[in-house]
Amino acid sequence: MADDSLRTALHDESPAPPRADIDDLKRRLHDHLRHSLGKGPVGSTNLDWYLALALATRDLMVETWMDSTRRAYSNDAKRVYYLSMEFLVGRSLDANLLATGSLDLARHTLADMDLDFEAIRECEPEAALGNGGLGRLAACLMESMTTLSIPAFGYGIYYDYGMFSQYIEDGQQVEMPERWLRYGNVWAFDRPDVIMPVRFHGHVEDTRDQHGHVGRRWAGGEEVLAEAHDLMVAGHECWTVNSIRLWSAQASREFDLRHFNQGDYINAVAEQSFSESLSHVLYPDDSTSMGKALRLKQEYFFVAASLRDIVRRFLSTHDDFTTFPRKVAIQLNDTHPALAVPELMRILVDEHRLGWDEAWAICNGTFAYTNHTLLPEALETWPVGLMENMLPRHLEIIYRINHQFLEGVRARAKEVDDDRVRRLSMIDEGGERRVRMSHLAFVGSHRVNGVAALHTDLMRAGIFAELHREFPDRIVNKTNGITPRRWLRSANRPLSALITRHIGDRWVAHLDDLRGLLPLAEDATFQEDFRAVKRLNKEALCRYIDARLGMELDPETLFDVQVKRIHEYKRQLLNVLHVITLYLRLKEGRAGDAPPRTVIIAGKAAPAYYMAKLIIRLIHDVARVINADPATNDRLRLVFIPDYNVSVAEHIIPAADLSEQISTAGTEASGTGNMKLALNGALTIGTRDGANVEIGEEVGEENIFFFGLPVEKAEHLRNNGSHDPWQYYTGDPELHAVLDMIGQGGFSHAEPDRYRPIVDSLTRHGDHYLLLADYADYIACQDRVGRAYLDTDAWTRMAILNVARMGKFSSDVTVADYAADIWGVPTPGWTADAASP
Ligand code: 26V
Repeated sequence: MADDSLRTALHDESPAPPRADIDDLKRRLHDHLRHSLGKGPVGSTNLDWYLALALATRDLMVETWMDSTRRAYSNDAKRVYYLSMEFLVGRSLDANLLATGSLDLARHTLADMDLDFEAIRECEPEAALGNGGLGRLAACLMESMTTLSIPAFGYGIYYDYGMFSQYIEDGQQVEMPERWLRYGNVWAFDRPDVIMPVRFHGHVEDTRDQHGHVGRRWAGGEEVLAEAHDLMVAGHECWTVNSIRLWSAQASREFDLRHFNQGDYINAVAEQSFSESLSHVLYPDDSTSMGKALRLKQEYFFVAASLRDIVRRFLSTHDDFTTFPRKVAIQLNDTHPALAVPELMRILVDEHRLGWDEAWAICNGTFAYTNHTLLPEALETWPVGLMENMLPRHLEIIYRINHQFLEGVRARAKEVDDDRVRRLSMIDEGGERRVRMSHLAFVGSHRVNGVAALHTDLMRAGIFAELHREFPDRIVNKTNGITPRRWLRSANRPLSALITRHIGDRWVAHLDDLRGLLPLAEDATFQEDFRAVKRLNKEALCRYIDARLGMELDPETLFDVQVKRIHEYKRQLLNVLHVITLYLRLKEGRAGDAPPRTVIIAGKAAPAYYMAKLIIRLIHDVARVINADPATNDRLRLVFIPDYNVSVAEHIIPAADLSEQISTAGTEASGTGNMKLALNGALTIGTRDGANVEIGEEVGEENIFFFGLPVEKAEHLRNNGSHDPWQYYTGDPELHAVLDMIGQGGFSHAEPDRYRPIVDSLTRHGDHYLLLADYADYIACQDRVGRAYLDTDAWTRMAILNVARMGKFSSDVTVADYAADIWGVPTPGWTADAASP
C-alpha cells in the first residue's frame, strides 16, 4: 500500500457535495417513499430505499428522454433499430446515477442517513434478459449509441423469467427460475396503450383491389397482442436517453370473446394464459438450436410487433416508403430476428401494395445482419413444415426471395452449377427440408458483419464462402467493444480514481485517452499505486466470496480467472487439467517456486447440456479435494462462484490478475470478457482466437501470453484424419497422470466412474476441441505466467500497458464504425479529436 491517503481517496474519491444538495435528495427520497411506495421512513427496508432512490434517479432522466424523442422527430433524423432476442442489461442504478451525475451525491446522502449504500444497491433485481456475450453486447451497444447521441431503439422481449439462477447442490448445477419483476421495474414504463396484434397460423388468399391489382393476403389463424414496455437507457452524462422497447404477450380481445362466448370460462382462461406464455421465459441455451416451435413463435412475435411499430413511426411523418432506407436502419442481432426480412416484404407488398422489386430494394437498404457464431450446431434452421403451419405467408415470401436470388446467381454465372445453387439456397434440401436463417438474413441485408477481424475472415472463407463470392463487398468486420462506463468507471472505482488523478476523466467517453498512462508504466510510485488498487479489489472479492461461500482466500495469491458460459469449446476443462497438474506437482514437490494461485471459475451451463454440467461437477469435486489438502492449500485453491451474471462479473473482473481466454482457435467469435478483464489490468493467457488476436496487436506480443495451435493448424489437425488424441495421452506422463486421476475416481471416490465420459471424450472420442493437442503448450505457457508474476514490477508494468492500450475496445468505437459504415447516421456525441474508429 502506497499510503493511507491513497486508500482513503480510493474508497471515496469525491468531496462531500453541498449540504443543500444532500438535503434536497433526502427530501426527494422521503417523497417517493411516501407517495410512490406508500411507506414511512420507520420500518422501511433496504429494498424500499432502493426503490425510492431509483425513482428519484429516474425523475432526472425523464426530461432528457422526452427531449431526445422530440429532437429525433423535429430533425426527421435517421433512427437505428437494434433487434435482439436478448438484452443483458444487469442492474441499472449505478449506471443511471453515474449518467445523471448523482452517484457521489447519492453515496453521501445515504451515508448521512445512516443507510448502507452497498446493501441498497444489491437490492436491485438483475435484468438478466440474455444468455451471455450476444445479449451483453446488445446492452453495451445501446449504451454507446446513446452516448454518441444516435437516436436508437432496442427492440426485444420482456421475459417474465430471464436467465435462470444457478444454485449448486452437492457440487451440481440446479436451475431456479427468477421472477425479476416481482417488485415491478422502476426503469421501465409499461405501455398498455401501445399494443400490436401479431398473427399466427391461418391461411393465405388471393386478393383483387378496386383497380384490379391482384395480391396475396394472410388471414385467419390466431392473434396475440404485443404490449410495449420501455426501458430507459442513459448515455454518458445523460445528453441523450434512448429506450429499449420490450414486448410482452397478451391474449387478444377477439380471442377472449370467441372462447368465453362458448361458455367454458375456466378453459378459456387457461387458453388465454397459454397465449400469454409466449413471452414467459428466455431460452437458456445459447449453444444449440433445438428447433422448438415456441422459440420460433417468440422470434416472429417480437419481430412483427417491432416492425409494425417502426413502420407506424415512419408513416407518422412520411407519406410513402421511398425514403424508408434513408430514415430507418435495422440491425439484426444474429439470425434470431431474421424473419424481419419476409415480414417487411409482407407489409410493403401485401399491406401497402408496393411492387416486389421496389419493396426488395427497400428491405435490402434497411437491414444489416451481425453473425455471432460459426459453430454449426448454433446456426438456426427451421423445418419448412413448421414454418408453413405457423407463418404460411412468410414461407411463400421466403420461397420467392430465394427463387429470385438463385435466378440472379444463374444469370450471372457462365454455366449453371447445381451443386453451387444447392449450397447457396435458403432451403436446405438434405433430409427434412429446412429454412437456413443465416442465408435469409445475408441476402436480405446490405451489410453482414463479423464481430472480430479473425471471425470475419473465417466467415468469408468458411460458412459464407459461397455467398461471399456472390456479394464480395457485403461482409465487413465490426470488432466488438464494451462500455467503459460500466466496465471500468463504475465496476472499478479505485482504478478509475487512480487513472483520473493522473490524466483527468475524459477517458470515460474517449477511452483512447488511457494512452496517457503509457509513460506511467515505468513510474515506481504509479506502479505501487496500481498494485495497491488491485490489492484493494482482491480484498473486496475475498470478502464477497467469504460472505457468499464461507471460504477464506488469500489476496496475496495470483487470481487466475475464467468467467463465461460453460461450453466445451471454451475449454474450462483445459483450465481444470492445469489445476490438477499444479496439484500433482505440489504434492510431489515438483512445483519449484511457482507462485501461490487462486483459480476462480464461474459460469452457467445450459440446462440440457450434459457435458457442461458434468464439467461444473468436476470443478466442484476437484476443488473439494485440493482445497482440503493441507499439503497444498496454501499454494493452490480452486473456487467456483455460483450464479455468474453481470453483477457478479462486476465483482470479479476488477480483482483478476490473469484472464483465461483459452477457446480452441477458430471457435470463439470474439469474446468480450477478454476485453473487460484486460481493461481492468488482468494479463491474458489465451489462444489466437476471436478478439484475443486484436488485443495482442494492441497491447503488444510481449504483454500477453499466447499459446496453442493457430486456426489453420487446428483445422488441419481436425480435418486431415490423422488427429490421434491417444498419442498425447500416452506420450505425456504428466497429462497421463492427470487424466488417470480424473478417470479413476481420484476426485470422486464414492463413484470412481463419474468422470469417465469426460476422459473418454478426450482420449477415445476424438477430443473435438483439441484439449490434449494444446495441453503441453498451455502448461508451458502457465509456467511462464507463474515466473512472470514473481517479477512484481515487470508484471505491474505489463498490466498498466494493457490498461493503457485498450482504447480500441470501447463500444463507442464499435458503434462509431457501425454508424459510418453500415447505418449511415451521424454521431454527434463523438467528438472529432477522439480516436477515429
Ligand atoms: C444462439 C442460440 C442458438 C439457438 C437457440 C438460442 C440461442 C441463443 C443465443 C445464441 C447466441 C449464441 C451466439 C453468441 O452468444 N455468441 C457470442 O457473441 C458474442 C458477442 O458477439 C461474442 O463475443 C462471443 O464470442 C460469441 O460466442
